[in-house]
Amino acid sequence: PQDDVAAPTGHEFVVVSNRLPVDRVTDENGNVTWRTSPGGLVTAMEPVVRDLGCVWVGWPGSIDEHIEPFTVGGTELLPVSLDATEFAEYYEGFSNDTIWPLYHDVISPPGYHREWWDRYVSVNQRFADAAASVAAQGATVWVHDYQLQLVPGMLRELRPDLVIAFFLHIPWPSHGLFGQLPWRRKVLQGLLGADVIGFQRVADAANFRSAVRRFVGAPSNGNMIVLSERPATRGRKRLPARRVLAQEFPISIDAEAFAELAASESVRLRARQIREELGNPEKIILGVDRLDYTKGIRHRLKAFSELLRDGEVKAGDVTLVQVASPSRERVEAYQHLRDEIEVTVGRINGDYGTIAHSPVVYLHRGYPREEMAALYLAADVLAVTALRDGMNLVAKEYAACRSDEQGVLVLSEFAGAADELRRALLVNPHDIDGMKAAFMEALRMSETEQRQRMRAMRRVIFRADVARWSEDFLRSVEAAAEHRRQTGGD
Ligand code: ADQ
Repeated sequence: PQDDVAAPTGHEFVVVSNRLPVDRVTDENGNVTWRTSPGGLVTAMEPVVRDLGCVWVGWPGSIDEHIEPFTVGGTELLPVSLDATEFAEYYEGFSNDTIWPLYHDVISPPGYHREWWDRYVSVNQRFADAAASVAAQGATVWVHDYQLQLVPGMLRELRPDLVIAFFLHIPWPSHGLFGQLPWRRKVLQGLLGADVIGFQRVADAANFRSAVRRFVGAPSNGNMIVLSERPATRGRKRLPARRVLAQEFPISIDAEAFAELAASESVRLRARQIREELGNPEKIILGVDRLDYTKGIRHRLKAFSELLRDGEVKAGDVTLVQVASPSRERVEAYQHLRDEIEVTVGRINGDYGTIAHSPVVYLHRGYPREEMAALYLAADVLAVTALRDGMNLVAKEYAACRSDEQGVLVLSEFAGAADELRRALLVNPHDIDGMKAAFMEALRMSETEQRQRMRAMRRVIFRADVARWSEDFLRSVEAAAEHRRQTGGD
């Protein structure tokens, strides 16, 4: 339900992310409403939003359209508009074709274009202005992800009274790679506008602190970066000495909600149906990813096709179900990837399939949560073989759904989840032989061993769920705010 409201002002808690957490739905009469998108971030924010109320600043997803502020389910939304050039240069360009590949260890070569950078700066400024306009005196502003790295610094210039937090959902590369970025100092200074910067892994936070040491010259003491005073210059205010916490806060999922969904009769029935529709293979290996070159789908297919070639697995006995949701389809690297994967799937099925059985079932689409849960239940093995991944929530969702304590997770050591899910079969996706061996071990694993491993992983995920993640993060933000009050900012 959507109520019309005036532009929100004076909020104690402001969230800023590239995309607003809602999707527009138009019914058959042409009436427009907005529906909360069921992402993890929205769930994570729920308790906070309930307690503090919140205004969310973000792009509504349409181009060249001005939308007035509105409310959905108690959250006030402040849309930031983008025109076609901004979408192409700030979003598809700098965010998804410069920062994304660079931060994922240059799996695909990043493009460095000055026009893209200029647009990134101007769009970040628009987000910062919007957030500054709705935040109450001394409010907390939580900025999300790689599209908005300059917002904390811009906000601090506009509103030194604010408590500013930032969370990066993707990895932070080693300083050697990060150093390629022509605007590396500006990006670091943008981020350092925050009081707290959260990362997925210990290594990401350490890489960030080392980039700050090297390119900004600011030392750190443990997780705390120490910034000295910036004296006033013409046009720029004095900024007092401050400290910035740069630490890992591994994101998680609403484990209970996934477990409940997976326990429902309809999902369990659907899981059995899926197996039947696939012709009751002995084993099902599942892959679920956005169609992205970071996810290691090609490497996974290569390992599987070699197992078929070697006669280790046979069509009909083992089926690989690969669900790949469409992603960034106008970016060239993604178009190439899609072609490559679809050719490879065609070749594997052509070489090793029979009239009755295709060894790979490839589905290029998104599914509702219920279907995802059913797929997780139907899968004997979940293959997460990312070459680089901030966390990877799919791995956690799989374990959360398996209250039967069966199923094997094959997990890349380059996914953030590998830090927590130590009882998965950890693999290096570049090592095709190693991955083949892990698949065979997974396919042959006894029920007892599956149970031991799955139980351990579920314990981790239910203890460290998404509510715990946002609590931990916001507790650190509150501590930073308290420190600032006590020291008067210095
Ligand atoms: P993503 O790269 O999108 O997220 P991931 O963490 O796996 O990767 O999250 C994907 C989400 O989309 C999951 O909730 C999954 O269930 C869902 N999904 C994927 N394919 C789907 C499909 N075909 N149909 C329906 N749903 C599908 C980024 C970072 C990650 C980090 C998250 C959160 O790249 O490393 O874990 O943010 O911080």
